[in-house]
Amino acid sequence: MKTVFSPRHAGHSGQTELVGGEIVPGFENPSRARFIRERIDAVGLGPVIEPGPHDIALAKRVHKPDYVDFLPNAWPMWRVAGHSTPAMPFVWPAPGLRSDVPPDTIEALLGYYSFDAGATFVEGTWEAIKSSFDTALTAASLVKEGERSAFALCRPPGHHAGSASMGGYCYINNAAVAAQWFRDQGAQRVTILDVDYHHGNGTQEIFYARGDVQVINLHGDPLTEYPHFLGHADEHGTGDGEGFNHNYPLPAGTDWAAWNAALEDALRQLSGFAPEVVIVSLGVDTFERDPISHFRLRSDDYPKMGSRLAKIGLPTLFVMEGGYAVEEIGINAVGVLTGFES
Ligand code: Q9C
Ligand code: ZN
Repeated sequence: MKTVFSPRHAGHSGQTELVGGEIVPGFENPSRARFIRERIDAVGLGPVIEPGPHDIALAKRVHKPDYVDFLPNAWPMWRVAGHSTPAMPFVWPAPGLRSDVPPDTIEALLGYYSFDAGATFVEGTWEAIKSSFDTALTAASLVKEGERSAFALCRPPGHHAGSASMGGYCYINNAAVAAQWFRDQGAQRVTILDVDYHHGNGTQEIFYARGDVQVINLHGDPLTEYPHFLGHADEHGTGDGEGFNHNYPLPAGTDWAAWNAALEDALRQLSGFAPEVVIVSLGVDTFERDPISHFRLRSDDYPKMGSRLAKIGLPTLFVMEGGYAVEEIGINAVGVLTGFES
């Protein structure tokens, strides 16, 4: 399997996040991509190529144009406003406040274009976001050109990013951009299967009223797990999208047996939809030792996951999302890919 990977992710470094009222180093850090990259070589997964540049207009097919235009401006505006810390949102237009008037200052704009404080900017953040977007589209092109599968080693991740909102370490929704690109290239139906521990709220929101992109999520129950405010089992889609969204919220402690049972049900939904291409939002924060998650998958479960996904028998694009047990992230993420190829 070919991997697409850009060293330009690395400038997105030294971000902070809020955990229990304390500002701590971000769990989403450059070593994640480095460990995965090293594991690809260690197991000989296949060639690693750099992405080519893609027109940012492709992101505006799934995100609001003003949101996409904001992203490269966030850090420069933050600096002009006199700050030198990472740019972090801290005030939001919750229900009862007005969200129809875009504010002028960067402090307010960060909140206007986010749903939490979990997407912060440093000097190299925009370059990393753009490289991650380019990575997804370059890998999508490989699949479109006939590769059975490809791995987009994206960083930062994307599945929490909605049509006009960042959050949860995500800015541009790389999997959603790729799904739309496959549609624009002529695929009639595309499925996004999101196996990250956290519900892919952004992906769900983007396609919720559409019947051409099926969205399936297996994740920690939002009653207790981030992102809390989407991802319940009764969210089936709306309008033309009715019946094309499927959520599998699972309890803390879920192990491979229970996770795999949910996957089998999910794959029945997928087969019934008969997509032409599958995009896997690949998070490995389902791992038993993930520092911010509560499932119990073990390293030897990931090849089983990959081998089951291969049995679907469709062209498959893997897009990297979360996973924060950095020492094992390479073993686990690449384990899915080697399992797929076995
Ligand atoms: N104490 C992805 O996996 N923080 N994003 C949760 C846990 C946000 C995860 C708080 C987690 C975001 C792509
Ligand atoms: Zn996650």
